[in-house]
Amino acid sequence: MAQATPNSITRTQVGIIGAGPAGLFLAHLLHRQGIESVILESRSRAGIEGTIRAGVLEQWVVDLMNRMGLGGRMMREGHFHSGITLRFDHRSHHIDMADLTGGKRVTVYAQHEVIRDLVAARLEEGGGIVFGASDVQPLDIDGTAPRIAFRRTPDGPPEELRCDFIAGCDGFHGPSRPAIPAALRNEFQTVHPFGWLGILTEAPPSHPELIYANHERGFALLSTRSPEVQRLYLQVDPGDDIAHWSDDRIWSELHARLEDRDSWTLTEGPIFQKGIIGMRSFVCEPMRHGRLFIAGDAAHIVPPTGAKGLNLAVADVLVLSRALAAFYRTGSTEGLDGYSATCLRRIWKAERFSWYMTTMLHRNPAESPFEQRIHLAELDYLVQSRAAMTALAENYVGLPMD
Ligand code: FAS
Ligand code: PHB
Repeated sequence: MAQATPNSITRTQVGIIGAGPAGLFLAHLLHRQGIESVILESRSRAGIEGTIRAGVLEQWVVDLMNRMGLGGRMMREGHFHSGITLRFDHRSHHIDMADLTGGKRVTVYAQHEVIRDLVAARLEEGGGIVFGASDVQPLDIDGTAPRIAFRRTPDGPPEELRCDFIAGCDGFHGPSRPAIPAALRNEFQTVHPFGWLGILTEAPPSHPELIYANHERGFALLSTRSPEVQRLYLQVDPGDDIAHWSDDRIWSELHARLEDRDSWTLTEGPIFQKGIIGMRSFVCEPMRHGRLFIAGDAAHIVPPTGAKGLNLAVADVLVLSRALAAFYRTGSTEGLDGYSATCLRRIWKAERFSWYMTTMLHRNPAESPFEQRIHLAELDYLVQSRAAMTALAENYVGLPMD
């Protein structure tokens, strides 16, 4: 095992940039195939373990974590729902995903908890992660001996990690995607005229499953994190300032958008985290240039309405780990050469589903009353058609991973 301790690394088989879901799952998948890797992460351990993001895991991701022996805490502390609730025209409709998909469920287990579990297991296995790495830059990706330049601290000496392959798992704003020559990149993007104001609140759950609400005042989503902490989202103007949103204003808007005709009520609590995020749909083709392979948010972004981002990142690196294992086992480059096309087939389906959920459930101020009625008719058809509900359910719980 050539890999040295983190404070003197020079060579590995796969250099991984970024310790988000993509980078960490890849490191674990490669380790289980006897392939060495080192992760270079620009933030601290506390930084990545404290980032509030995703919450929903597809069934195959849950099964994969359990097969890898990484699912213990998830199975103890995660929430397993048989479906979701759609709410519009002040009426609620349960979409029974388990019934519609032959038993697949919706698992709510926060992304930062997944990160905590994967980092702990990685360090326990003696796997290399350099936290706080700066000036990270992939180099010589066109040849057969790529390198990653980095500094261990902002003013530390320049170092480099020599490797056979580089996995760019550094998110949307990382250095990997721009390392693919612009002339060779095809980027598809649409920026949605919506933002999400997300909160974390100390309160008991108000509902046994997620509620997605289409309301004339805008979209709202009720999710959860634990029996004591709930996660909720409100559609807001993406350019709005969080300072304009007092806790009282947030609660009165959530009550208005989530309440239905029955006696259901939303339980409030102290809000201890709130923030606004914008929304885009983005895909970069190809996802490989020479010995550099990009994965996850480095290659694609989906609006969170379909709960696909984290799950797509894991799907990419599962494909990449299989391709790398085949290369090291047999020398075959077939999987590596097919990596981009294989991932993009799943990515575009997830882009379509996320776009469908986002346009159907949000109120677009630029749309005509006619268009808004079409979305309501779409919802009305959806909750009355088993075929339509099945289509939504199979996409939501996760299309089969080949
Ligand atoms: P990440 O962005 O998670 O990780 C990239 C890592 O690279 C980071 O740790 C970063 O610090 C590091 N990095 C960046 N630049 C670097 C550099 N120069 N050098 C070294 N390291 C560098 N997805 C879902 O599936 N379900 C949901 O419910 C959901 N909800 C969401 C809610 C919100 C509010 C947001 C913002 C996103 C949500 N997503 C959801 C999407 C989200 O989870 C992402 O898709 C997921 O984090 C992607 O994982 P990675 O590709 O690993 O990228
Ligand atoms: C979340 O729990 O954070 C969450 C759930 C479902 C989504 C997006 C986010 O669609």
